[in-house]
Amino acid sequence: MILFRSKPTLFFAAALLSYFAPAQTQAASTTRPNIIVILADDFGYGSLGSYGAKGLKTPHLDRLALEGRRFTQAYAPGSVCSPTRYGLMTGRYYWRTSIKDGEVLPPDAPLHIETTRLTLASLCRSQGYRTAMFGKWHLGFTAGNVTDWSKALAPGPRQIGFDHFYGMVANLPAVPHGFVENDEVNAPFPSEPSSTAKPSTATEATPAVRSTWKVDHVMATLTAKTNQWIEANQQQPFFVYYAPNAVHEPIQPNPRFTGSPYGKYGDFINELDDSVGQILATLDRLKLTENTLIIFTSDNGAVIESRNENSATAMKAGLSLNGALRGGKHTEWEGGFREPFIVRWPGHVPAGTVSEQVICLTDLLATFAGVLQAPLPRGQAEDSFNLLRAFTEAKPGAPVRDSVILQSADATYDVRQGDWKFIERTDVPTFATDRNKRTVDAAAHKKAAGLSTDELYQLATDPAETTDVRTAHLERAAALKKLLVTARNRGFTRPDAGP
Ligand SMILES: [Ca+2]
Repeated sequence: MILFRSKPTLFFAAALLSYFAPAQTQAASTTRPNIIVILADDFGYGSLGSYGAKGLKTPHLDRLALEGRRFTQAYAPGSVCSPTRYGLMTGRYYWRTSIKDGEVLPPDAPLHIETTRLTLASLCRSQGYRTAMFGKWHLGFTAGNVTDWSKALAPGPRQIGFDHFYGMVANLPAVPHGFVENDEVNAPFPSEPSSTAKPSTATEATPAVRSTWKVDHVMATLTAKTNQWIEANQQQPFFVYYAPNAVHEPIQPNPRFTGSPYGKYGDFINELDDSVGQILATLDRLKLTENTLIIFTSDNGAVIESRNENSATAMKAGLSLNGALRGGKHTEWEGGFREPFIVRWPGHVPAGTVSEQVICLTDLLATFAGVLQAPLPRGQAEDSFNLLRAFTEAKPGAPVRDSVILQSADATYDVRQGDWKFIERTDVPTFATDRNKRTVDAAAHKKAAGLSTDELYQLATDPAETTDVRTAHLERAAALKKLLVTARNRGFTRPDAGP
């Protein structure tokens, strides 16, 4: 029934039972709830208590699961930051844009969302919501590459629907080395040349950068800013997009988080949980909990390469960052894409339940439209499906979407449909490979490894993708390949999104 858990926990068993319990009283209609989306960074499928982790302190995330519904088959559309963040905000796959290589935007990149495009924020604002974002943006600023960080960073989040922005341009070690508030860098930063030539080196941490940033205070600052804004804007419906830097490198938790059996990585997870807890406490204190739809998820799986000392230490101590899934961040395997996904909406989402619906983070835009009863225009939200039924259904119903297309950080495409996972290795679309060294290196590695045939995995019986069964299921593999090519060429997968 539940596919990916060999040792059910009490929590899990209780949740499973409650799925089949009588439905809770459902409110007659939606009531313009506040909406909060929390997108953790590089936070793996197995990194919290309700998804099987032991020895971590994630009581607040686990509270969300007990009071809401957690999904076991939720996908980020990319296995690295910018692709997923673009898909989340626009309901459209990143590879439909000008960037085909699956990789992140450099910190000085221009805004990668057209200001005319419907987004989570612009949809909410059009419905009378106040809208704000706190945390890592990573979708570019200005109309051209940023060359002067002292000038207004516009267009940016405020031109695609947010009333307020406070956060980081991209990853912490990258330029401009300070918080941006609306369209201004508001913290001291060293003048540094643009990183256009070598974007990958701009994301490497250096001791000097760490001291400039006070990296171990970033989570606390973002949490406080989020809570202050919610308190100041509680009188009308609001949408908050909170994208904390935890648990992306640099792994530098605040010193008050210490003592995890999994080292600093575990401490950082505990800090993330504490941050979520502070937001839940604000909702409780302001009596907003009942009328707030809150979603917690992550942009891609955890980094599991051994060169990453903190995650390596955590894994050595027994924490399976991505659960039993294969691979991690950047990769084409499930560990790169499958995410924890928890939704709580009292009176609408049955509490303490688990759903196996296959969903994608691109679905939030159509879901918001469903919740707000707002129309979705054609030519927008091209890959977005309304999840409202998946959130609220008392019993497992028909799939809310037929399939999900995934693209790794080296531009490998996957298709998940039902229990099947197809990985495309042949006749892959070509694109310019000079933008990103990692894409070039990965392509060379795959060629050297002889990865020259498509692959098919049966996730129901082989969740860790150990055995390629394509040759035993050639027709199914061919059908999934056709599905992928059609979706890629057609420009949309949401049926009503076409011209
Ligand atoms: Ca990430």
